[in-house]
Amino acid sequence: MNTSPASSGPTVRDATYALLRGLGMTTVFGNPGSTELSMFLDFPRDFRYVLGLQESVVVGMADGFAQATRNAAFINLHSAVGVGHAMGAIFTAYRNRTPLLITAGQQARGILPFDPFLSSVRATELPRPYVKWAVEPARAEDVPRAIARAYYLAMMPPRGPVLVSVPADDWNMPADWVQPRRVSRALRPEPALLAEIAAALNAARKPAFVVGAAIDRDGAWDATVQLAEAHQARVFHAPMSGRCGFPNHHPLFAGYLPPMRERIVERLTGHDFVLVIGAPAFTYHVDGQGPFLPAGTTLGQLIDDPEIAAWAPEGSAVLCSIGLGLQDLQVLSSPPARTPPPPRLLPARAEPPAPGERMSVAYVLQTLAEVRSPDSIIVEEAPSARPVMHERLPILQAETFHEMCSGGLGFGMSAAVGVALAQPDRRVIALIGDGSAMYTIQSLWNAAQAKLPIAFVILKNRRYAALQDFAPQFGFAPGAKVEGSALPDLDFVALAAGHGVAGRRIDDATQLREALQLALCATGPTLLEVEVN
Ligand SMILES: Cc1ncc(C[n+]2csc(CCOP(=O)(O)OP(=O)(O)O)c2C)c(N)n1
Ligand SMILES: [Mg+2]
Repeated sequence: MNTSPASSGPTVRDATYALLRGLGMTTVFGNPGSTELSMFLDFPRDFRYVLGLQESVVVGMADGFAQATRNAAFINLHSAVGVGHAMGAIFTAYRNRTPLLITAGQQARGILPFDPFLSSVRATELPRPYVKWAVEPARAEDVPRAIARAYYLAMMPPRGPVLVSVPADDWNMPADWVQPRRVSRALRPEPALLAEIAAALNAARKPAFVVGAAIDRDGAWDATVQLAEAHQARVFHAPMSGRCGFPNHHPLFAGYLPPMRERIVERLTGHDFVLVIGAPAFTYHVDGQGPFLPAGTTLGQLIDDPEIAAWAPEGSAVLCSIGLGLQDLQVLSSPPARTPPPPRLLPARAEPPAPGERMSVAYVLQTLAEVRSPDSIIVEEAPSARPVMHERLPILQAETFHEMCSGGLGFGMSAAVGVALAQPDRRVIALIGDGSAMYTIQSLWNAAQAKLPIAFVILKNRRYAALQDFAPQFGFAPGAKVEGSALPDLDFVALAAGHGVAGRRIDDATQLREALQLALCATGPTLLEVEVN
């Protein structure tokens, strides 16, 4: 392969690195192969390469990193097979609305007609429909411009992943420099429709808000609190949200909505107007019956995603960036005097287990809530523990909570690493189920290599509890065997050691508090395998 540039001007590689530098993307997440190697010739010294040991880990780390830096993350994958391994994590990033600029290797242009080893025959079709744009540029010299276009598209609302397929010999070809441009990243709401929603909110007797992930993604946490306080609105959290949109200890907070139609209607009953901010209305997990809203309730929605605005079964939807939408709504807001809603009932304290019994998840999370600092960042993937977490582990500050919006396991372990890489001064707590941990367990190696201050707390119940809990809904008799849901003989302390992370097994409730405290002040990563019932 020819590795010398055809002229003395910049190569595709030079122009690409200069562009990435200008766009603030000097971290490359990847797993390389021969079709990508020439990209890394003379790798610039101000860039860092973060190697993921499997592509799900690569994309998951980049997802967490992009969310925590509020910029697109740059990824390089190995042609078809690397993109294939990454596909579940790309789907999750698409659902999370995370901007990811993915480049994928491709065979050299000269041999593409001969279906060569490692080529990706339909490189731009493979990641669809879970990328906003995919391209294999017509000429080598078009690659830097395609990367620029991909970046701006990824960063435009609704944000998401994009993919550029780059033939191996393109990197050494001549190209022009591409200067970064100022391209809009936010949407202002349509004034007339927003005014209708403001009028309905002002006129409401008992308004409620339903808040979602887009609030936190858009830095609109304070604006939401202000508007809720001004209107004395009860604030529910939307179901299945990847980020947290409201302080969980606020007196107006009314808890998390379940992803079930009837239960949502039940919870919203008594509110004549519901304002949904930065969330779908609504995310369901199981089929439901009956109305979508309580009788007599009307709904307004601020959302940055045209798809979500379009499919909502009820109400008026304003397409806008959440920060700008709330800003404009604030101007139109003239709340009448309203009595504050009654505070939410909190659960009784969880008790430690009787001797010889395993700890409850409630007890573990309650203890974690007591010992963690409010600015520590929780990354959660522990499906059956989630409702318990909503009650026992309140999220207190903006940008301190992540889970995936997709339902695809494998995000948590790797995203925790990405968040920690982006915010090395913060403590990250990865709260992960024993089943979920195994989808991207290699993330432990990244945490160890980069000495990241992550406390991995593995909730070990030796099973896929969420599936067992769900089974009765699908006709299983209570307690009936659910095939493929038992997880015997996994040893997370050994797995941690095998990846270079210090681990400890906690099966005695009296050791839990001290073990958590130690993990939360360790200089590097630690793993606690906590035996729960
Ligand atoms: C990639 C992927 N495969 C399978 C599933 C189905 N699934 C949903 S919850 C779950 C169990 C998770 O187990 P664990 O992390 O141990 O949490 P627990 O249910 O025990 O709380 C599975 C397998 C999924 N959501 N994503
Ligand atoms: Mg489990």
